[in-house]
Amino acid sequence: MKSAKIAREFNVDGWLVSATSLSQGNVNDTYLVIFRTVFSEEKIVLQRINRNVFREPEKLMENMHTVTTYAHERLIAEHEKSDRIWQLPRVIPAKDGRDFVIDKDGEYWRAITRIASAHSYDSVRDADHAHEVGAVLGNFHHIISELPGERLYDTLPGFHITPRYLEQLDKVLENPEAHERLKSSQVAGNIMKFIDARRDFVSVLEDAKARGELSLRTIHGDPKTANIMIDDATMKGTAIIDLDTVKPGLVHYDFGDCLRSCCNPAGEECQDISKIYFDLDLCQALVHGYKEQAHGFMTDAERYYLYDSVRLITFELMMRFFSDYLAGDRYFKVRYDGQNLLRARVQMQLCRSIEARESQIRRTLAIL
Ligand code: GN1
Ligand code: MG
Repeated sequence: MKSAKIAREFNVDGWLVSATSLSQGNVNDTYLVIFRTVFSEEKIVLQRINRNVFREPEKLMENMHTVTTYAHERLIAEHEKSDRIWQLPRVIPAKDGRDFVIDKDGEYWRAITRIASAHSYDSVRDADHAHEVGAVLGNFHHIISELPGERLYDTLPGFHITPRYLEQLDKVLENPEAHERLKSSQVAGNIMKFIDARRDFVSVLEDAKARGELSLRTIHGDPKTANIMIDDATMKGTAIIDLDTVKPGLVHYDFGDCLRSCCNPAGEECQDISKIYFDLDLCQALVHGYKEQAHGFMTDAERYYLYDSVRLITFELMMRFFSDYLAGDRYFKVRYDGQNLLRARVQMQLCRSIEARESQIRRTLAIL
């Protein structure tokens, strides 16, 4: 098996026992690899980087190296003051010393340590879980808040620049096949109407950035519930994983995405649209957990746009799934036809629910 052969090229002690594909993730291919020695066992995560999405894998790995090295030092320095050991995966070097292995097809592979005795969940379980999701993101932001964004490459230009996704959607629709997909589905037509009614809203964060009200920080880029590791023993948050999209960006992209994901208890892949709503109790729990760990690094201007960020990132993900459906599923991996349309529909419903609860959400966010 290719993954096992590649795994042996990384610097891990022991005999390779298995390399099992994990179905998680919409972009990269992920494997759990087990190595054993006479005395112990090491489980690592092996990933093939999706080059269709990440065009410059070497820069991506350099970012990951910079961020983890920086964050590990800070986590160790701060651990005496903390109520727990916070963790973050480490990049495992290849035997040749590089942070990746290139296979004979030119595909890039990387290995990272696995957070042991902990799990992540595709959707949130209860308010305590939401609190921990917020705590993990808050701690991550606190730890990296002084890492200058300029030390990182922008590995995904345009990522979370919402107006660009609207432009892309309009461009996709110039293709007759995409246009046909739009015309042949009532659901697609409804999503398009929903988008058309909100065209002015897409630039809310970019405009604030252009006016100098918001500036770039180092962000995680994908702090969804499924990327938050919860300690099996204590049920407390312990780490954030999936460091692919750590790069300069607005803190709002993270904050909005985390709430979008965590406050939808039915999850992103739910097939029953009537179950999709934005849960205010989960929101409150998440915001409290975040506040406890973030140590108030945000400016007033940043706080001012937090509600918009929740609505916008939900709207943006809806557009991203929808464009991809219309374009013929070129970006997000799908397991069945129409999966991206369903995902877009879930986010549309969530966005509606966020809009309907605007005043309550704003009240909750005011504690930050
Ligand atoms: C993708 O591959 P995964 O599941 O970590 C996507 C995120 C979306 C997320 C939605 C690089 O993340 O932006 O929010 O799906 N990552 C990229 O589940 O596009
Ligand atoms: Mg990701």
